Amino acid sequence: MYPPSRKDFISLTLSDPHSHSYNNGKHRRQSCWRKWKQLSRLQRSLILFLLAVLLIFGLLSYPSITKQWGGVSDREDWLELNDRELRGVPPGVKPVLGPVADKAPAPVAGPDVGPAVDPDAVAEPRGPNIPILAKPPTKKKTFPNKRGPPSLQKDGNVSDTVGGEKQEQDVVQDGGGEDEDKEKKIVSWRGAMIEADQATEPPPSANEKEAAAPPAKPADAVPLEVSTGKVDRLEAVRDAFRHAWKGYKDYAWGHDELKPISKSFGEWFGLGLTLIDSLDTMWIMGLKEEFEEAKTWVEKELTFSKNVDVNLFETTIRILGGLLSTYHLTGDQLFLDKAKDLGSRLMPAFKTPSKIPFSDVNIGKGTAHPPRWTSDSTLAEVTSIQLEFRELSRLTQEPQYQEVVNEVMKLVHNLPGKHDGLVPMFINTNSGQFTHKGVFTLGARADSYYEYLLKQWLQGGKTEDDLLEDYLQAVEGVKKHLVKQTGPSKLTFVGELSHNRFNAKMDHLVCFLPGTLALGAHNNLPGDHMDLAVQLMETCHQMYTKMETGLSPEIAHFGLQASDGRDVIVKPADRHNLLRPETVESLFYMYRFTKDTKYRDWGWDILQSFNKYTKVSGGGYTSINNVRDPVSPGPRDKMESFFLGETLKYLYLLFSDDMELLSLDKYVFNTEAHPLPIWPSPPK
Ligand code: DMJ
Repeated sequence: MYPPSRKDFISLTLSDPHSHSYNNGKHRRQSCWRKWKQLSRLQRSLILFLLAVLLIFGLLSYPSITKQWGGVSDREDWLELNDRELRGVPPGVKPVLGPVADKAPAPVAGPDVGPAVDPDAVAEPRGPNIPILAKPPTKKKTFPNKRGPPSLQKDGNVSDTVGGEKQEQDVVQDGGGEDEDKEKKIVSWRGAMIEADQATEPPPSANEKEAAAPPAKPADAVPLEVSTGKVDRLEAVRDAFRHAWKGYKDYAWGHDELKPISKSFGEWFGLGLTLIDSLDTMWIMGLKEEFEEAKTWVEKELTFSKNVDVNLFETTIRILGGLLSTYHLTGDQLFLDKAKDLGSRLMPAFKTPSKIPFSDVNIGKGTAHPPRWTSDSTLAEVTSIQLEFRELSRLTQEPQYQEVVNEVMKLVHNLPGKHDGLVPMFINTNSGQFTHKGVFTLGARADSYYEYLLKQWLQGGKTEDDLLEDYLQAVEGVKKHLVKQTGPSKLTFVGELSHNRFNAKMDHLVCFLPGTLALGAHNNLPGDHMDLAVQLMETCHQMYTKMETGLSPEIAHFGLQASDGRDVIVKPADRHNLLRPETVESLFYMYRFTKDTKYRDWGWDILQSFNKYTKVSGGGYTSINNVRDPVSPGPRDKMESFFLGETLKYLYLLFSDDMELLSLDKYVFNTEAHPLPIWPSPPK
C-alpha cells in the first residue's frame, strides 16, 4: 500500500502549470521564443555575435584538449608496458608496480629489452617489438578492463586472478616461437613481481663456460661470479635458497608454508613444515646462521603434543625424514629426540585390521583414521615410509617401527593383483587387498613405491631379496607396458595403463624414474636400466625446454603418431608448475654417475627459469598456473616446502664438484631428499 502523502505529491506535481518538470517543456520553449522576439534587433545581433565568437574559440582549442586527453591514455599504456613488457631495471633497483610505477627508473636497453624508453616521450614512435605503444588510445577506451597489448590479451588474462585457475580452450603446440617470448618479458603480478634477473642469461654449455657473460644480479643477491669470471652456480643456488628463506622468515616463520604473494602463510599440520624440511639443506649449503636460528625454533617451539590430524606419509617423509637426516649430519641429539617423539605418535596409524596403515593420525590424541570418503589408503603412501621408520628403529634400538613398515612390504609383496610387477594405486585398510585394480601408473599415488623398493634394498645393504625381486620385476613391467616413444621425435616416455588401454600421459612426478634407474644401474642392476634412464632424462628435460617459461607442466601428454606433429602436448588443466624437484633430482643422479656436464647445464636452465618466472619480490618463490604463458604465468601464492627441502638441495648437489658430499655409495635419499645412511654390513 502506498501512503497517502506520496499520492498527494504526485498529483500536485503533474497538475501544476508552473512546474519546471519535463512534462511542460513545450510550454517552456514557446516562452523562450516569445522573449527572443521581444528583443530589439541590435540586442539580437549582439547575442548572435557573441555566440559566434565562442564557437570559433571552442573550435580552435579542441585539438589541444583532445591531445592532452590522449596523452593521459598513452601514459597509462606506458605504465602497463613498463610493468609487463620491459625489463632491464638497473641492478639493485626493483621495478615497482601499480600506482607508483611512474617513479620507477627508465628501462635500460639491452638484448632482451628492446630500445630504452622514456616514459614521458609517449608520443614518439616505438620499435616493432613493443606493440602496446602503437595502440591507438581509442582501443583502451573500448576495453577499459583489459591490460596489455592486443597480441597479449588472449593469454595475458590467463592468470589475472591470483591463485585462480584459468579455464582455457586451446591445446598448446610445442615447438616454434618459444624462445622469442621467453626472452622478452618481465613478469609482474598484482602487488608482486617476478624479477628479471640472471634468468635472462643463457646458460653456458660445457664448452662455452669461459665465454659466458656474467648474469645480471638480482636486487638482493650477492655477486654470482668468482674471480675466474665463471658463473658460480653453487652460489646462485645458495642465493635462491636465501631468497626463499627470507620470504619464509619474514612472513611465515614457524608455520607450514609461505604464501609469498599475499605475504602470509598457510597451515597444513601446524608443525613448521618448511622449516623442518629445510634444515638439512641449510646444513649442506653451509648456511650456518640460518640453520642455528631454525634449530632454536625446533628446540624452543616445536611440539608434537598437539590435537591435530596429520597425513602419515607426508609427515614421515618431510618431518621424520628431515629430523633424522639432520641428526645424521649434525650429530645433535635434539633432532633424534624429536624424531623419536614424532615416530611414536605416528604408530597408531598401523592399528588396522589388515596392518595396512590409515592415511591420517591425530598425533595428540593417538587416534588414526582413513580419509572420510573411503577406507582405502594410497599405495605409495603406505610403501614410502619404510626408510624412515627402519632408520628410527636402528637408531633407537626399538624394533617396533621397523616391524610395522616391514609388515606392509611383506603384505604387498605377496598380494595378488599386480601386473608384471606393476601395482594398483589403492589398498584397503580392512581387507588388505588392492582396490581400483587395472590402473597402473608410475605417477601420483604409486611413484615412490618403486623408488623405495630399490632404496630399501640399498639401505639394508642389499640383503633383502624380496625387495630386489619386486623392483626388477616392476622395471620389466614398466618396459613392457608403459614405455613408448613419441611419433615425431621418438622421445621415450612412461605412460599409464587403464584396464588395458594405454594413455600417453606422464606426470612430472615420473621424472624421479631416470634417477632411480641410474642408481640401480650404478649398483650393478641390468645395464639397460641406464639406457632407459638416459632416454627418460632427455624427455623430462624436453618437458621444460618446450614450454615458453622453460618450466615443466604438472602433466604432459605425448603425440604417438608422426602425423601428430608435436611430441609434448599440454592440456589446459595441467599447465601448472608447483616447483617440483623430480627432474633436478634425476639430473643430480645422472651427473654423479656419468659426469656428463650437459645434465648440469639442464639444471642450470631450470634454476634460471625458476628465478625468472617464480621468484617473488620481497622473498619466496611461488607455484604458477601456466607454464605456457611467460607474460602472465599466474602465481598460486604458495611455496611448497619441497622447493627448499628437495629442489634447491638437488640443484646444489648437482653443481657441487665434491662427489663425497653425500656420496651415493654411503647414503640413500628418502623421497623428500633427506639423506639417510646406508647401513653398515653386519659382521660376517
Ligand atoms: C615430495 O613431497 C616428494 O618428492 C614426494 O615423493 C612426491 N611429491 C613431492 C614433490 O613433488
